[in-house]
Amino acid sequence: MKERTVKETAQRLLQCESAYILIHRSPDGDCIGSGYTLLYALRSLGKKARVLCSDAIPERYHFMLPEAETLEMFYPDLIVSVDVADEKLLGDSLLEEYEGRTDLCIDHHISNTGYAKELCLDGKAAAACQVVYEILREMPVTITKEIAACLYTGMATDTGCFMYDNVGPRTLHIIAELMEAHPDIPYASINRQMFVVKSMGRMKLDGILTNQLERYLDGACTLVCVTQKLMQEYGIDDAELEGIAGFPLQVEGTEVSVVMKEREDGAFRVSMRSADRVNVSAICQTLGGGGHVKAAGCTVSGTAEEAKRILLDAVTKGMAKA
Ligand SMILES: [Mn+2]
Repeated sequence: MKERTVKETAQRLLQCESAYILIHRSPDGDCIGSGYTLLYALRSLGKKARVLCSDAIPERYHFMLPEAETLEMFYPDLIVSVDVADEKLLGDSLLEEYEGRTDLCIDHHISNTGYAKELCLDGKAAAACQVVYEILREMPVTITKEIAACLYTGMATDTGCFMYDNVGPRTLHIIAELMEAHPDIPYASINRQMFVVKSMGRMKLDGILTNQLERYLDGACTLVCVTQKLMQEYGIDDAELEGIAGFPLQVEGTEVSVVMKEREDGAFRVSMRSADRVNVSAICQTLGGGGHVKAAGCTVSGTAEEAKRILLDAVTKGMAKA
């Protein structure tokens, strides 16, 4: 793996004729935003591009997609992943085809495993969209309205609507530039769709989960488990669970929040969030996962009780280091 600067990455993209853009499973605003930004940018330069994802893009992100998408097949001379910290996160169907084949990765996760041949990584960037924006500035690409909407959405979603401390002056300068160039994008309405609106089923599930919050380590760790049974009962799919990771962190005194989501195969997909000092990326790495210092994830198997014990053990050790 070779590390590449923003300039070198721009050159690499300018050299290609066609690209497949890979984004992570359970796609979020940032990987969709950065993936489609790249697609629009490459197409504006006369190149062929497609975004590929193992999972369907949830409805609420469809405004970022091209209006009429042609599914013309081509053999790409570049395979680029965006916002994908670990090859495993491509998900099963993309892995089947592209394992070990990523030429270039554009990312902002400090835990990036270096699976791509070339890596453009800015661990301080708030979002992959922020890195992609810097790359576009080194290319003869106009920030069109559709690109600006994608970049804004990715940066808003990865920062909890500009609330987390990954937001720096550069993030806000870029947002200001996007807003100046495109005052007609409905920014407030995007925020509302991303952060406020939820399905009735999810709203009711939140009520149930509120009553099921478990507190450990003198209240420093708050945990909740979302079972398949609960999801079926409230008619909720994975996409509707977005944002749930921060839910237990609302409880006063919580340093680390843990959300366990039961997968269909019985294993638990775990999201950890840190309020302040604890490095949850380090904790999740001890369990084979990773992410950001204050937002990370991993997968744990076993019964719910076994998984809980494993998680609480790892959190206890991680908190001792904080
Ligand atoms: Mn991201």
